[in-house]
Amino acid sequence: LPSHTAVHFLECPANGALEWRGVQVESAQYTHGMCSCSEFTGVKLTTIMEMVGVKPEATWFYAEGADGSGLQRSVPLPGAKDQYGKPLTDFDQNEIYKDAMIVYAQNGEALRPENGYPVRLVVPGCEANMSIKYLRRLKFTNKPLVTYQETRHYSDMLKDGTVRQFSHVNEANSVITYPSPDHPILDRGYREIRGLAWSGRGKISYVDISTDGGKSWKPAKLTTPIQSKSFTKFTFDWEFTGEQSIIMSRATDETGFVQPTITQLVEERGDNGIYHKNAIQAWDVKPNGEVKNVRIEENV
Ligand SMILES: Nc1nc2c(c(=O)[nH]1)N[C@H]1C(S)=C(S)[C@@H](COP(=O)(O)O)O[C@H]1N2
Ligand SMILES: [Mo]
Repeated sequence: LPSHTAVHFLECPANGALEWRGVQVESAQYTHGMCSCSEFTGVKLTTIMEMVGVKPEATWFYAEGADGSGLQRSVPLPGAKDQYGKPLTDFDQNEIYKDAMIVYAQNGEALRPENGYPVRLVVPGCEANMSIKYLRRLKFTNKPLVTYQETRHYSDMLKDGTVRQFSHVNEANSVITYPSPDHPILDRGYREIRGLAWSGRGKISYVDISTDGGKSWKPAKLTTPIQSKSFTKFTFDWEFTGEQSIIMSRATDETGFVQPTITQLVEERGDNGIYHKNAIQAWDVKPNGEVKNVRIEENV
């Protein structure tokens, strides 16, 4: 079958889960590490849909893994509604399937056992739980199949105690990887702030950096190529004078979506959440170059 190759991030919906109610861990690896970016090769889902002649009434597809967890998820196609017939609130749900692929190679080699050998589904831009490894079945349906993994897990508890069942797309997110608790500053002088930004809606348009706890923002430089639904590296020239400084990064994607502050996110979603936490991260750089994880709350 014709092959397709693309670079995409995969972010677990539980990335950041520990910190909805406050700081828990002193490491970017633990606050943002459930995320990666690879070159994937496989066959586009649309190629297979054409081959098998999927009927136009299909508004969802269902994918199932062959491992012990037997992971099962429903993925929306154009016109998808939830099981009660309500439209989804997801960003551009009609587009999600277009980039989906059945993958057999990652970074130029066969998929490794841990990553789903022999084949996995990859749904770019969507919570990585939908990218089902050890893929053994696809079914085309006209409703979500309301599987265990899309009800018991990966749904979002809202402020009023109700649950939003589907939040498929990973909204814009970013993190400063240097300096960070994992990589403190060893001496004064010129220091390049570095990090990663990504969005499940498409390309990153810009990243702004604050070195004063969010009072003022300046644009970072983006490293090319800037690819859709992919990690984008950013850098920012900075001088560490030995003064305490709270550094933050804020990503904006090509749809104009701006990464929220933790206050904005909690305003919208409450703090009962586990999944889909994409708030701006703040690192407190101490005069000795040590870096601490801090939470900046604003008055609303
Ligand atoms: N079959 C199967 N697929 C799976 C899982 C699983 O347990 N079984 N875990 C999912 C979750 S929660 C995530 S975050 C991604 C992780 O993919 P990676 O290990 O390639 O980064 O795979 C997803 N696909
Ligand atoms: Mo995950």
